[in-house]
Amino acid sequence: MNITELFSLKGKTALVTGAAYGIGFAIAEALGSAGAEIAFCCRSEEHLKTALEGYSARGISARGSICDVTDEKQAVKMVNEIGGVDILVNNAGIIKRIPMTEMSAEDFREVVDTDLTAPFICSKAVIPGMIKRGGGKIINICSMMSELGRETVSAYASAKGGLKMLTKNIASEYGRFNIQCNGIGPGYIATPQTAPLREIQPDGSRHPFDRFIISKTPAERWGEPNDLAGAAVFLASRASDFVNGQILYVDGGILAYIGKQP
Ligand code: NAP
Ligand code: GCO
Repeated sequence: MNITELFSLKGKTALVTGAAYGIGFAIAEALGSAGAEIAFCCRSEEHLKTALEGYSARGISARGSICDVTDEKQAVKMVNEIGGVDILVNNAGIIKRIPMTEMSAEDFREVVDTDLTAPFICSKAVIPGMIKRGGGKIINICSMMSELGRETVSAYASAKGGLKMLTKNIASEYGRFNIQCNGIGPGYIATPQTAPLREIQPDGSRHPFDRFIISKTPAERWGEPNDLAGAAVFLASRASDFVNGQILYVDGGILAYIGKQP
């Protein structure tokens, strides 16, 4: 058995949603480095342009399009234009940090639409083609909030908990077609989404949440987007062909740890 070949993505096309920057960009770069042709989307023309420059600077073959993945028509059009999608990474996501009793139903729905309904829409769009071609890989980007709650993230936790179960259901429903659907549950990763939690305070000290996360993480650091590269390549490759419906937590040990004693 050639282990390097087992992890190779040569000849595969991977669609990574929301891969203009942050975790999606790092995952697309990793899949591209393993040999996949990359297709990605985001909503902003400006982000699209910067991302295309970023991929090209790294020698990654990537094509990008503007697509709001909450819109089924746009998502189906994008998938049709790409042609065969062998690997789908449902990465696009948003968070709104608002105490639940102050949150509007509209805000709640927007988060659920992006973080849960969009992965359903995109998976639904690629599965028939995967079945025709004899298989495929779907990777859903879950969260610590697929397992844990905290103040202000009721919508996000509901969506990411739901995404964990959508993952298991896709695996259950389409596993017989050689489709593997797994999740990656990143810990706290330094990206624009978490920038407000790491803002330096007016007195020059670290944000209290930043200190809290370091104390909750056995690795004693925030994750970097590239920390997710290995898990993504594994779950996108033949190396994971008998792994289905699992969530691989890449969290520096957070979920294993009760926390530092005061
Ligand atoms: P980020 O820095 O905010 O990046 C989000 C990306 O998604 C951007 O490329 C954004 O581009 C795109 N996007 C947002 N809504 C979209 C939509 N409706 N349609 C298409 N593209 C959309 O977020 P991140 O931190 O990299 O997070 C990526 C994923 O990992 C999310 O699902 C997030 O919930 C999850 N996650 C993050 C962390 C963390 O600590 N950072 C931890 C666990 C899980 P445009 O603005 O141009 O659309
Ligand atoms: C928050 C964070 C988290 C992370 C991530 C953890 O406000 O607690 O934004 O939800 O982004 O999903 O895994």
